Amino acid sequence: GHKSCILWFTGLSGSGKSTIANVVEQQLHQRGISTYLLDGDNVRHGLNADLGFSPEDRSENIRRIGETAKLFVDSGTVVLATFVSPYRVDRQTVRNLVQPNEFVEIYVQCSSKACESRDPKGLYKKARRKEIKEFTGISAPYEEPEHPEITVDSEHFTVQECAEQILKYLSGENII
Ligand code: GGZ
Repeated sequence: GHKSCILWFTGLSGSGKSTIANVVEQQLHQRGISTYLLDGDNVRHGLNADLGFSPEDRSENIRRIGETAKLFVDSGTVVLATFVSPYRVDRQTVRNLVQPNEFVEIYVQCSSKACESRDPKGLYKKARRKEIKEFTGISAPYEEPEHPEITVDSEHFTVQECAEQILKYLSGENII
């Protein structure tokens, strides 16, 4: 059997969090593990539709997501959560909600330069033009994790390689 836990992906917009998490999720499914993916698409349009991108709103965003993820963990699910989550203290708050072995922080490392050159949604361009204020990496801070369980380098490794690294960690730790 597997252990239910939160796989918490943090990193800049465009770093590849969602893409990598999707590959990991597929692999977990193939092993018969029940999963749930929490991301901006299913959270910021519903549960957190009242929140923006001020520091306070981001903290509340992450707090609610953490509480939601905890409920899924209680139900025996592996939760994959993909949020910029730029503040260390907010990520720590989520970590503290569950058992020590139930929180796996995954830093999707990619320079802001590389994220900006990818710019899949044109958001960096808008941020440069000041059409988006407080944009992480441009006009708002990103606090790098100091002791993440896993760091994947999405600037120099493929999505497949990053996903592989995560799955290896999870089996090494007997989580899957
Ligand atoms: C950062 C923003 C912003 C600002 C809109 N700063 O690449 P994306 O589009 O799909 O991922 C980003 C997403 C960030 O939402 P999160 O809930 O993950 O943020 S946080 O954890 O900080 O609460 C980006 C888009 O929303 N986006 N405005 N100002 N990203």
